[in-house]
Amino acid sequence: MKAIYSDTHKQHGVRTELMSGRMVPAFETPDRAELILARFAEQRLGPALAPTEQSLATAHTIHLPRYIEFLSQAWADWQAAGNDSPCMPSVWRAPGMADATDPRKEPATIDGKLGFWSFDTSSAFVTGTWDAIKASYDVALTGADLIAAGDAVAFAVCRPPGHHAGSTFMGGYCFINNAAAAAQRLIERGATRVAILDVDYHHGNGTQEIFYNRADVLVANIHADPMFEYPHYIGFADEAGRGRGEGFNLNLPMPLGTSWTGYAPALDIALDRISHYGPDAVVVSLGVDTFECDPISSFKLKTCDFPRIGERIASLGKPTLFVMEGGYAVADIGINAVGVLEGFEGR
Ligand code: Q9C
Ligand code: ZN
Repeated sequence: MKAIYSDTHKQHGVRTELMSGRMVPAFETPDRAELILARFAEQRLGPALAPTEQSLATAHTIHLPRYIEFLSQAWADWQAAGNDSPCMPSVWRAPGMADATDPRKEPATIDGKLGFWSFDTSSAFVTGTWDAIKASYDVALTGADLIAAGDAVAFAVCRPPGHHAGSTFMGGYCFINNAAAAAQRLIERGATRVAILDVDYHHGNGTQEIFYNRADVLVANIHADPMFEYPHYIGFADEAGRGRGEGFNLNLPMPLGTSWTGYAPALDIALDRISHYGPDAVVVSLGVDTFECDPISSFKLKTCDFPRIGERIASLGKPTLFVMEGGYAVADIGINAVGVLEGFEGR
């Protein structure tokens, strides 16, 4: 299989993030993608290609264009306001205040804009962040194009990740929703139905929101129960889709501390649903923060479990694009992420 990778991701990276009232060393670091790419090469899974430069048209289909415009301008606006620290929000609307459904109320100041277009402090900008966001999007769409052109499988080494980003918001280290963009691109290239399987530890709230009223993209999520885990307010089992999308969203919230014995049956339920849907292609939001040593997560998957995930996904027999999401146990991130791919390839 081919990997798609751009070193532009290195231009994005904050040193610290806000957690439990403290600035702590950031978890979403540039070495993550470097270690994954190195392991992919070491295991000789295939070549690593540079992405093709993409237009923003697909991003404008799944996100509000004004939101993408905000992402591209945020750092410049932040600097123009006299800041040189990482750019992040510190104020948000509460219910009853203006939201993105009324874009005429978008604040004129960067502090106001940051809260208008986000749900937490985790997606912070530095100088090169927009370039990295755009490169990550290019990586995902180049991967989708490979699948559309007939490759059976591809691996988009996306960084920053995407699955927490929704139509009008950033958060959770995410800015553009790369997996959603890839699914949208597959439809633009002729797919009738696409399934997104999100195996990141955290619920892919952005992906769910983007496709919630659509029947052409089935979204299946296996994640820590939001009653006890981020993103807290979405990802419950009763969220099944709305309108035409009714029945095309599947949430499988799992208890904290879930290990393979609990995880495998949930994975089978998700794969069964996908199989019955009969998609033309599958996009996997591949997070490996389900690992037992992950510093911000609670699941107990072992390194030997990741190839099992890949093997089961391969049993669908569908063209499959893996899109990198989370995973913060950096010492093991390469072996775990690439382990899924090796399992898929039957190695
Ligand atoms: N107390 C991904 O795995 N944590 N994102 C915020 C605030 C954010 C994880 C903690 C975790 C985001 C792609
Ligand atoms: Zn995650």
